[in-house]
Amino acid sequence: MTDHFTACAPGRVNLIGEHTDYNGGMVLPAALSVGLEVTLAPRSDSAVAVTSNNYDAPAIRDLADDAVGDWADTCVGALREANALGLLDGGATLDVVSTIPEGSGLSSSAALIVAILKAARFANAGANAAPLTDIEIAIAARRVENQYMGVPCGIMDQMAVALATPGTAMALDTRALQYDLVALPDTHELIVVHSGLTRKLTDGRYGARKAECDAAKRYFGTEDLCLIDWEEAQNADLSEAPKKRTLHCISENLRVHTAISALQNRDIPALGQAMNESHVSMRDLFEMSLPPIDALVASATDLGAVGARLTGGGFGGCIVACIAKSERDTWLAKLLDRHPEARLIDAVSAAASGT
Ligand code: GAF
Repeated sequence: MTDHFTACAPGRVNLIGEHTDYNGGMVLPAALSVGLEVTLAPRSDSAVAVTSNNYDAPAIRDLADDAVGDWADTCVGALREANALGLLDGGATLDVVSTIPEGSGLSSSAALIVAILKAARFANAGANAAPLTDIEIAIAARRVENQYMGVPCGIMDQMAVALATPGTAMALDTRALQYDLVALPDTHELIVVHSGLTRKLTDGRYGARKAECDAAKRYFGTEDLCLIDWEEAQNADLSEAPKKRTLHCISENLRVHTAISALQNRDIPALGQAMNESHVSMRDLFEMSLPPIDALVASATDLGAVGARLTGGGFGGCIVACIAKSERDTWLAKLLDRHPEARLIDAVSAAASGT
């Protein structure tokens, strides 16, 4: 009988729709080829023993331990959730092999939690009459981040890494948890470039933006900040920060719809324009960018990208740029020459038609 169970999850890049996922809006993430694999061996005691290719020393913890702010928290939190869901009855020995750079806004933490929960679902296969769906896994993974790790994130990352498929973007309505898979362009690539600046969702800045959105939600009396009327938001008697955050959310949500139509109609200039406008809004209204990232985005378009923007939670991490496949290599060489601190992470597109 098998005594260990393996599951995988990819990293994700968000093409557009930032900070809309806890404000009732749309997002458009895509699965990356970087990802991780977890091998889980259930234990009869409550120990959590983790090895990872990213860390020299193994972590030895217990299911009863509170989060301490290190990398193994993610594993303890996921295994506690697996126990609460009835997938496991005790701790586990985990081995993690990951190619997702941490602290880069590419959902390494969501991928780890989702992969652990999927491995636990395998371990439990047959014991439960109705196994958890991938959407239920995503919801449980968000609970781990919100409740165990204290990260006030939305649902985008968990849905993307649990359900997205290569070659498509996931047009996700985060209110209804309904999604369509939209084909990526086959003439262009969406390239993920790391700015060289790492960040953590627990460093307070993500939480501060969420608190400002929450203040605006209380003012407007709605959970769905993205769906407020633009005029109403502009005329609101709100302090400056919550008003700017609201205006970003409303316009960003509309840009996601524009980007989805652009992908469906293969209208790459419209996609690029939405990406460029999104970056300006993140910089000026949500105030989640940093000058070196603005410079990298400006270089990306200056050197020929149709559109470019910061991607993920902000304050560091990666940009995503849309560039014609035929121009990609020269564009990338010039970009990295101009920004030696930057590095290529990954690229997504549809396979060229006919291949
Ligand atoms: C992070 C969060 F985890 C997501 O929920 C989302 O809010 C994103 O930042 C910003 O769009 O990845």
